[in-house]
Amino acid sequence: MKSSNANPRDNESGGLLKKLRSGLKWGKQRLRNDIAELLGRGRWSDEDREALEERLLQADVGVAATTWLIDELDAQPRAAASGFTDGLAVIENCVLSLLQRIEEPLVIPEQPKPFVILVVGVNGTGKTTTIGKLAQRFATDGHSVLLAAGDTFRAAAVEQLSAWGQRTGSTVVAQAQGADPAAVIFDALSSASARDVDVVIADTAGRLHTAGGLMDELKKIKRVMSKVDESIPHETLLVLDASQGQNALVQAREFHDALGLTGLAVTKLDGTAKGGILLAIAKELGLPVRYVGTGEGAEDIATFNARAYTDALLGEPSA
Ligand SMILES: Nc1nc2c(ncn2[C@@H]2O[C@H](COP(=O)(O)OP(=O)(O)OP(=O)(O)O)[C@@H](O)[C@H]2O)c(=O)[nH]1
Ligand SMILES: [Mg+2]
Repeated sequence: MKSSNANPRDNESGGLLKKLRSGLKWGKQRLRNDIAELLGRGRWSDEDREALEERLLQADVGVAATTWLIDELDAQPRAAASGFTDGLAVIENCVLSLLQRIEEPLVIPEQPKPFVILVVGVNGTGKTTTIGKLAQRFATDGHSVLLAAGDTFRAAAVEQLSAWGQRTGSTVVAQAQGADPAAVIFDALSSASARDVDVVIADTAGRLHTAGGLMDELKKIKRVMSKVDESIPHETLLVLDASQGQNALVQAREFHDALGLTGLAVTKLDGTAKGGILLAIAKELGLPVRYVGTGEGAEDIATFNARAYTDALLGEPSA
């Protein structure tokens, strides 16, 4: 049986928790400490409300999710006013239920074959690296993988993808710099069928999303892919850099409007990211978060897990 389970790696959630804990700062201080301070006074005043609101916004939670969290506390004033533990429990429950809405792992089915993933995003968010990590993951699960070098804009892009191909034992289909990306990916799909490959992952260029040309190019790629089979691509995965905060949300909206996304991969949660962006994504977009990236290495990726993420943000520092 080759299909990937929702979470096939036993220790993945634990490992994710550890990595996120060391990375996620939610600003200079952990959010939990600030909540302890705010709710530890045994009251729930306008002042406390405003202070928490400000703190959540600083943590990239975004206006919609912040307002909702504050409303939830307002709806349970006794818990909010009774001190840190009860107030935190309200917040934890809300955060968990919100994040569970976007916890929907990508499962590679036996059919259709090949399963085709188109990876998109603005430049530098971690598309090519995420593709490399996914190739490693799928190969470990026993799938054969073919990578399509649809970023023909940058000279080094093909080399970067080829290096991941070698490292993970995946076939790479590429053409010269400047080639038509849609044609490269079309060729890759033919090649994948001929070789009976299980999974195709297509890389794309990531010039600024504000340059209209990128969306047009990506739309064309999708159109050409669907000529092979109208269900292709089976997954249109947007890669977002969590350290870009609310800007990542803007990107997600634009890509979703233009291309109809089916999933997100959120990278760089090991860095300066404040972590709240996942709450903003859940509240304002509701798109499935398939993976989270926590480093530059092949293993630094995990299936998004709402419980582990909530614990990383709000759990006991020593746990
Ligand atoms: N710390 C950290 N760095 C990451 C992560 N994912 C990617 N990177 C780094 O981010 C940089 C950009 O990654 P790429 O994979 O080249 O990004 P890209 O989206 O393909 O960029 P373009 O091809 O230029 O559009 C590289 O230095 C990666 O090593 C992550 O989860 N954590
Ligand atoms: Mg790239």
